[in-house]
Amino acid sequence: MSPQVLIDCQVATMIPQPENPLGMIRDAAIVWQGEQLHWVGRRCDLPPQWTNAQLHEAAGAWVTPGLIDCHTHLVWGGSRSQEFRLRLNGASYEEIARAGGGIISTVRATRAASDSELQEAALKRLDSLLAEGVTTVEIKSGYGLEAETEAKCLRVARNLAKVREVSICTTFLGAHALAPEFVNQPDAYIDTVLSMLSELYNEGLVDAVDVFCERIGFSLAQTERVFKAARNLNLPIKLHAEQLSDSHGAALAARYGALSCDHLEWLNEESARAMSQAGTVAVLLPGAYYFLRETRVPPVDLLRAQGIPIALSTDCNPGSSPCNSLLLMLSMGCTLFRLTPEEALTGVTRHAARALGCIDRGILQTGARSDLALWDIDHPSDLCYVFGQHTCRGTLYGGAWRATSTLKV
Ligand code: DI6
Ligand code: FE
Repeated sequence: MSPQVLIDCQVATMIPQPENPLGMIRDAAIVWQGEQLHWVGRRCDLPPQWTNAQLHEAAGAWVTPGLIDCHTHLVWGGSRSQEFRLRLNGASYEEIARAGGGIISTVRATRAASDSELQEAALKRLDSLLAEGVTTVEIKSGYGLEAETEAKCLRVARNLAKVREVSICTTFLGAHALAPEFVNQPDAYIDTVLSMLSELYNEGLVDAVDVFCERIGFSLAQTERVFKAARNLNLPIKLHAEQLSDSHGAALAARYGALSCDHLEWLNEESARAMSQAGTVAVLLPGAYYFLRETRVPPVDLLRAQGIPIALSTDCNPGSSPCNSLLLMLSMGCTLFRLTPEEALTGVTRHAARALGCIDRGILQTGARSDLALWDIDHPSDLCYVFGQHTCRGTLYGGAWRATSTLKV
């Protein structure tokens, strides 16, 4: 594959510099060969060895790293629109879950769905993300709660990367809710989770492990059992933590060196300190906050004071965030959580990469993956400012223009 050069573009490298937190370069050039970036800088500094490389003109587009959606539950069957109605009439998310609806109703529909039904539904969601310049997506299991369906969902997730140009990271979330076969026996269910984990790991279906640690999810002790098993397999961990209450999950996750703790509306100061020391990323999910009509915002000032990297994600799922738009999360992250546009953009690139343990993406520099998104905007912060607009002009995935989004100039 011969070297390629993109010119007539402006770049947000996402490598912060003093007075330039997005690492912006005007009138830039980007050189890549295959899946790797070879050079990023001002066009006037382009080394002569690249001046004869194959040229692509971007007609003034802004270029960012391909976006990264680092927390989704993209593969599920059925719909929860009926539950949405109940909530609009006053029922709470927790009440519905306790009455056997919520996650468990999606589990029933997901168990009943075929591989191809699941794939077809997931592809529609994925295609919306891809049209917005997303090039890496994390997908959690957790709507099977038994070995066969957990495996089915993770295989569907893996397969998405074969039928679309996208990187998929899979996370095993067997401890998402108590399986209906184990009512009043959560510890026995955790035994099953541990055996599922080793089976799915042996099948090569698991990149990371997650738990829903919450009063309607799993206790600290149960969460720790899953973390220990993950550690024995050398798998990184993540945690749904302090979404509906302060369950002290984030501090536990930090002790296990978690890649990320996600949600965090109820995070306390001590747990934040533990996250900071462990280098754990805080993944904020404004879609769930919005859709559940929560009123408690995550403690963004505390995260800043502790120097905790902040990521943003859709949490795409049928119950608390039926949303396929990462760009909308940029807007909501700023408007609802008071993130700065720079923080929000870093949250869907550099910090999202870190939340997945992917060090080769989320920034534009020599050696990084050649995943680029091109935008029809005047300034990167426009990606946070406008909402509901299609501004992605094209995407380069692993060095090739993505078929679904050829450059429109
Ligand atoms: N927290 C969430 O926001 C999602 N899972 C979780 O543990 C919601 C999943 C659902 O309601 O289907
Ligand atoms: Fe989630």
